[in-house]
Order: sequence, then structure tokens, then C-alpha cells
Amino acid sequence: MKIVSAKAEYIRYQSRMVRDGEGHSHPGKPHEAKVGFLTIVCDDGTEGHAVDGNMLVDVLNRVVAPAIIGEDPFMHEHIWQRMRTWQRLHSDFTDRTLCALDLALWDICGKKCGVPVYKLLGGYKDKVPAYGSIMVGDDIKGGLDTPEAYAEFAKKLVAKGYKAIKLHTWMPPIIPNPDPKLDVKACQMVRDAVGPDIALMLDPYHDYTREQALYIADALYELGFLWMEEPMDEHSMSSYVWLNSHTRLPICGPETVEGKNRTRADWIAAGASDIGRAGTEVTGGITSVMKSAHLYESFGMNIELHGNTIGNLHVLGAIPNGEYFERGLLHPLLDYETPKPWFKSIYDPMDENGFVSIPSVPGLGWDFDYDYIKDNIVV
Ligand code: LLH
Ligand code: MG
Repeated sequence: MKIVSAKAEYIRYQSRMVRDGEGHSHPGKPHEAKVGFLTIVCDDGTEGHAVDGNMLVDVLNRVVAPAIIGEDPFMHEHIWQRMRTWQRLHSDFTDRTLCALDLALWDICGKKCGVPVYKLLGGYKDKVPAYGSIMVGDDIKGGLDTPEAYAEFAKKLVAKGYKAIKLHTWMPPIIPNPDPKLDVKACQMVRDAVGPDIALMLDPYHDYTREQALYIADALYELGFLWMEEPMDEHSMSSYVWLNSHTRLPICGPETVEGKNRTRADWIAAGASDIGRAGTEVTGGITSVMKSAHLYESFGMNIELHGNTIGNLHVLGAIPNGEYFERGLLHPLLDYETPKPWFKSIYDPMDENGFVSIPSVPGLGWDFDYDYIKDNIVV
């Protein structure tokens, strides 16, 4: 079996999400946006896809496509390793772009074998509990503008079936200066609103000092939080070693720092976190997240996956040491349950007990609306 073509395109759609200066998402006025769509075709007609707002279409067409045509998609690790090393001097070849290639290859392999990807990866469970991941705080009336607003929204999430909730709190530029006391107040009010039986986590401003991060961590320990993630710049691993040795609250990470599974190995060796973290988009696809997951398992650690990607769902279905699916980002003024226009249905519907099933059809299980995609390609 050989790859005969690979093509990435942008699809236009109406978005209600805007990004602030630091890149955090918030609800906003409808406007035209575009999402990347990758198609890899094999000589027997099998097609694999990836869709993501952050893949770089130009890099996929210019760098990746010529390199993989003629390759066997089942020599997946070989292709991934080769492309990983190409990232060094192709500085625009991001992990999110590598992720797109990786997902499309896994999609092909699953379809060809007639099994969902999580079974190809090993197969461990067919559903996972979700946590409601609340969007970064804002200054929108009826949105996430006060600790009270978080508490109200958290109660609504519990009523929908969520048994776990993560807060992202306020960050510049929404507030001029980070405010650890405001974070703790929001966490306190959410704990009071949902009671002791709902698992809670916090992902606050990502650039606190050590002392600010420790102040929040100790307060969250008293509130019975499950973990805190990324309260400081992750490039300073020694700051995380310091934080982790000073607090009893479990620290989860790293999330965004570069280096894929190898960075995770260094954090484990240094004792920089209690719970590991990786995600298909930020660490170069399923292939890398599986390496991290097995590494953490070998050290007796759990891994919590970043983001609501279909790739993360398949990894969770394949490993014993990942507990939750991050469902979101959620916001009182946004509807998470309606599929994006390029999908006919969402891949992560949640049942009344707070569980999401791993897609069970061959491949990754995206339910694409191919007519919408065809009609909205940006030329
Ligand atoms: O800073 C943000 O906007 C969020 O932290 C975002 O990156 C979110 O995806 C996240 O970190 N989830 O865990
Ligand atoms: Mg995070």
C-alpha cells in the first residue's frame, strides 16, 4: 500500500470565537474564519483526513506532501520520525502541523484494518469521564466576568452531568495584572456551588511567580482540588521542581513547552510534576502522546491530555493511566453541542453520567460533511 497524494486546503466558515492579544479564545461577533483540512490518498483508494484550525497548509503541501508520496502508510513510525527531524531546520513546521500528518496516517491505518484507531493502539477502554473545561475569564456581561459567574456556570455544568470541572481564570490582557486572590476566590465559590463530590482543577494565568503559584496551590489543596496546571512559564522546569516540592497539591504538566515526549522524560526525571500532560496538537500527534503515556505509566504516573481532540479520545481509549477527557472550552454564551459546519455530528457527545464514548467506527471516526467542505474550499 502506497500514498499517492497528500493535499491540505483551507475551508471557510463563520466563527463566533475571537482571540485576544495573548491568543486566548473568547466569544465574539460572527466573522469569517478558516480551518485546515488534510487529505492523504493511497493507491487502493483509502483516504485519511485531519482537520484543525492551526495546521499550516502551506508547510503540509510544500514540505510534507513531496516527502511522503510513495511511502507505505503502515510504516507510520518511520514517516513520523523522519518528519520530526525535519522540524529542526524547517522552523515553520510546527507540532500542530506534524499532528495533522500523524492523524491522517492513523485514520488510513484504522480504515484499512477496519478498526477504530484506539484498538490499533492497544485498546483498553471504550469510554472515559469528561471534565467541563471552562474558557478563560473575560469581561463579558453574562459571560465569565466574576467569581459568581463561574459558580453559576459550574452549577449548570453539574446539572448537565459533568462530574469534574476545570476553571481557566483571568489573564492579561483581559485584566491588566494577574490576580492570585481573584483566582482563589473563583475556585472557592465554585467549590461552594458544586459541593465536595465534584472533581475540580485549575489552569490559571500561565506566568505567575513561584510565590504566587505556591499561594494558589496551597489554597486549592485546602479546597480539595485535584490538580493545578501551568501556573508558571514551563520553560523554567526548575520553577516546577520548586513548586512541586513546596506544595501538597498535585501539579499537572508540562502542557505547552516544546520537545514532545522527550521533555516529558526530563520532567519525570526532575520530579517537576505529579501528573503528566501532553496532547495530540501540542506534541505532534497520537504517536508522540502514546510514547509519553507509556513513559508515565512506567513511572507509576497518570497523564492528563490537553484539549478536546479526537486523537486524545483514541489515546485515552488505549491507555490505563489517563483519567479524563478535556471537554471544551465551555462558555455560558456558546453552544458546545452543535457540530462545526464541516461535521455532520460531534465526535464527543457526553452521556448523562458525564462519560464520552471513544468513536467505534474504523479510523478516527470523524463524521465529515463532505458537501460543505467541497463548497467552502478557499481557492
Ligand atoms: O490559555 C488558554 O487560553 C488556555 O489555557 C488554553 O490553552 C487551554 O486550551 C488549556 O490550557 N487547556 O488545558
Ligand atoms: Mg491547560
